[in-house]
Amino acid sequence: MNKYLEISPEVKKALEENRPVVALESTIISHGMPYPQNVETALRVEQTIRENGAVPATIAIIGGKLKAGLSKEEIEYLGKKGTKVSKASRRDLPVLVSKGEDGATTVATTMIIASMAGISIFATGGIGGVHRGAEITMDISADLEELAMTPVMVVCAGAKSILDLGLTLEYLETKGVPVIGYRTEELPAFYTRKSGFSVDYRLDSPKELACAFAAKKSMGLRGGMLVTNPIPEEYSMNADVINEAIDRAVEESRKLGIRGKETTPYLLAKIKDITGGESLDSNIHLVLNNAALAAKTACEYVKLGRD
Ligand code: PSU
Ligand code: MN
Repeated sequence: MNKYLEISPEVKKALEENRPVVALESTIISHGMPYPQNVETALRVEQTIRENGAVPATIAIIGGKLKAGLSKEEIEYLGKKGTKVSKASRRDLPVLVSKGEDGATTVATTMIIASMAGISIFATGGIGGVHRGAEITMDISADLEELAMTPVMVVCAGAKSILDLGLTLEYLETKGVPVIGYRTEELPAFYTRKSGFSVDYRLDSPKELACAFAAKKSMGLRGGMLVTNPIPEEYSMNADVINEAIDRAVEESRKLGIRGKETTPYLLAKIKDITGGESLDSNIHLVLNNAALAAKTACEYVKLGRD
């Protein structure tokens, strides 16, 4: 086993006993939400996973160690330190680890560490994708490449329209990543249940999700699967309000020349400012909703036996 990986005793025991485990990312804690809501949410998400029968494994890099399973104190530490913790995607791992630094893991890096630890199911809010204007900027999240390579199911609430959703779907198709709608034919757009784009397949139960992923793995097809789970109706936002906020945020980031890894956190924070916190509330509820679905799916997945 690689010397940088540290699996918490609880997660390790669950994996050894073939009990369900769900991975969680930490960029959403340090960069995706303000303190203290980030810490409160991270702990509530872990609680939701437990209530649905699985063990949570929040993933981060602490002191150069790839951690699968954090203590409350470690979550509090990452949340308080906020954006002072490096946002760590695949390319950031070698230097952060060799220097013994901290890193908040994106979807891509969380998938990598989950896979090293033997965790197959991962819940988050939204993934990175092809940004609007990528035909000029070439800003395409490493999350998409990771979905193409690494065998982890990612449960999210679709993609925000800070991204070009059509191009994101095209990219995933090219890379052979199945995009599943949970009880929907339409790709959810994070804050809203509809985007105008279709998913590849609709599946209607955690068992169906688990079976599809197990089939992919047993065929030896590399890469993950993207499950898109619409935000519950009562927390979804008005499409016009959120789309206007997103347009303004994108325009502002262009004016300021925001680039590279700063783009996504900048847009998320700006949208929150413009909508006066309503988007944060939606964001919290959709993550909890995804955590519950991922936990139920992990319960079904372990029943299918390990591969
Ligand atoms: N989208 C969200 N919330 C988030 C992120 C994306 O709605 O918190 C974070 C995730 O950690 C994701 C990362 O993996 O941003 C993508 O960043 P980039 O676009 O720089 O790859
Ligand atoms: Mn990018």
